[in-house]
Amino acid sequence: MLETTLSQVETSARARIEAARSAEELEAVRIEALGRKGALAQISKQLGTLAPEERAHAGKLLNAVKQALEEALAARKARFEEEALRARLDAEWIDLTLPAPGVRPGSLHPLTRIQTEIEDLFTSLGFAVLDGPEVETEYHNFDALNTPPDHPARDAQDTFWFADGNLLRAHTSPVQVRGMETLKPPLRMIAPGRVFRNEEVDASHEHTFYQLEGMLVDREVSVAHLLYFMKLLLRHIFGREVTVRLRPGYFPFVEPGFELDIHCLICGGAGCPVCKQSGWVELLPCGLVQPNVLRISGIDPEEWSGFAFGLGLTRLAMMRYGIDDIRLLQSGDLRFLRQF
Ligand code: FA5
Repeated sequence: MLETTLSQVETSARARIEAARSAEELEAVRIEALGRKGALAQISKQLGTLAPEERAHAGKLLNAVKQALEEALAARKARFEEEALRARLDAEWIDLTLPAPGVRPGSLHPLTRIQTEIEDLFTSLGFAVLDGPEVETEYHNFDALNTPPDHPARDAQDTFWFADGNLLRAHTSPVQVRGMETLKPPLRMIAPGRVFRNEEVDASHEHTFYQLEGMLVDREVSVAHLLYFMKLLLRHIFGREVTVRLRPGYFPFVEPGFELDIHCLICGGAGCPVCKQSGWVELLPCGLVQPNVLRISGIDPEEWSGFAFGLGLTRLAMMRYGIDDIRLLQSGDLRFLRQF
């Protein structure tokens, strides 16, 4: 009689354990079968009414059923946990080899690109790439470049001065001086870098922009050598012939000095804010090194001569990439930068 009841309790509990769809349902089954007031507890109370030898037998049976049900519950519970873990892993699975969503790869700034191209060209021609300080001495920025004491460029309206007499370099030409101080002629150097001017900002003028200086000192250097290198440079950058014009230009550190202008590539020469409606953009002032400049830096102008140029790197980037406002280059605007 008791055996039959036990067997029914076990069969029904096992069926419900298998049918349970959640940990809560499983717990309900456990309480009903094995809890303090559960089915097995009720049966256990009846054991007292049995004869001693029957009681021992029934007690063993009861314990066996209890143990079997506990094991079935534990097994089912383990399956729930495994299923839950698998569901979580499925939901959280990520492919670590995929690029992170939403992160765009960066790109080189147009100025960096053009600077690297020019450095590659000139290093292949035997030029050293030099660096110089952005905070300069008056000597390197002006005096050693043969600039007269009353030259307007020294004015605070053009140059940013520090209280101690130093200044933010207004061009990359002071690196010529530093180059001559450290390299012995014959020498070939370029010096790309940031320069600063106390300037009214507009579509083609920044207060902070980039230039690329170049200098070659050797024996019997002529204007023909200068023009050869300038043409090579422009062809390398634009990959085709571009219309240029050469006109006399005055800089205290070159003699003769030239302004090399490029036909404005923004408007095709028709006139726009970048070229100030003139159709031409000042790009590459240059000339033969003034003998005084050599002499001041300890190079004998009787023996040595040279050419120098000061490329407007920022303007060149504008022409090359068709950028119609110089302010875009330093704006940090991602919509602009993502085009490159
Ligand atoms: C100079 O700075 C001379 N040091 C260049 C030089 C070097 C001449 C060696 C001879 C020998 P200039 O002030 O013209 O020259 O500037 C050179 C170039 O920098 C200009 O042709 C122009 O392309 C660029 N530039 C000048 N001012 C600005 C500005 N405010 N914003 C952007 N680019 C500028």
